[in-house]
Amino acid sequence: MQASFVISAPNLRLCPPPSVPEVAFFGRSNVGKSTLINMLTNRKSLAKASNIPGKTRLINFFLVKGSFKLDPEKIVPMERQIVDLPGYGYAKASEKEKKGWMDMTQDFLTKRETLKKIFLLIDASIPPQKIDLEMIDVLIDEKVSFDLVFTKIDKGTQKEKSKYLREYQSFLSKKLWQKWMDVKIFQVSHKWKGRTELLARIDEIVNS
Ligand SMILES: Nc1nc2c(ncn2[C@@H]2O[C@H](COP(=O)(O)OP(=O)(O)O)[C@@H](O)[C@H]2O)c(=O)[nH]1
Ligand SMILES: [Mg+2]
Repeated sequence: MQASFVISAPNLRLCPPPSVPEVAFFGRSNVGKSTLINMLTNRKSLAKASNIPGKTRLINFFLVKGSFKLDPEKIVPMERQIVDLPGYGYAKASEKEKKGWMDMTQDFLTKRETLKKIFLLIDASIPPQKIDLEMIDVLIDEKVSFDLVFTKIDKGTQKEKSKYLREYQSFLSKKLWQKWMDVKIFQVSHKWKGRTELLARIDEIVNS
């Protein structure tokens, strides 16, 4: 597998021409998006994992070539793109700025032809946040195909994490009732926990 940065785009119109199957990572600012992209691609700083929340305000494209080598028998497309979307919920931004990013992101999520799946990242170590539940609502309402990825599962107690996860599952099952949407759930940490499962899922998605 070879991963490289392609381009940062400020809006859908300026994104690269849709040609390669794509999966996008989305979530609250500081949830661990950049860290996850670096982990999946096995590159230390492909997506800049920054401690300064809210820094990523552009749609960042990474091209991943070659096999993940999960199943050598399986034919995988030689190229797919990983998209790092602007994080939401950055407290210091103005309402106008927040709306601008959200409109731009929603445009991308609903209109990008090559986009096959959104991975919505959720911090597993804190109680369900209103803004994350609202985002799940938006994705369901807009019929955007998504999976949930719980990050930072190395943090917090098992009891708390299980409780938060159950809360999300119950929220989802109420919302998804009769919607024909299949939402898978993954759990990851920066120490490579959950990496194989997520790579397998990406392979499955870009092949379908
Ligand atoms: N304990 C722990 N910290 C993490 C994990 N993933 C990310 N972080 C930390 O969370 C902060 C935000 O991560 P980053 O990837 O920049 O988040 P982004 O804003 O969503 O791109 C950084 O300080 C990371 O080191 C994880 O799995 N476990
Ligand atoms: Mg980031």
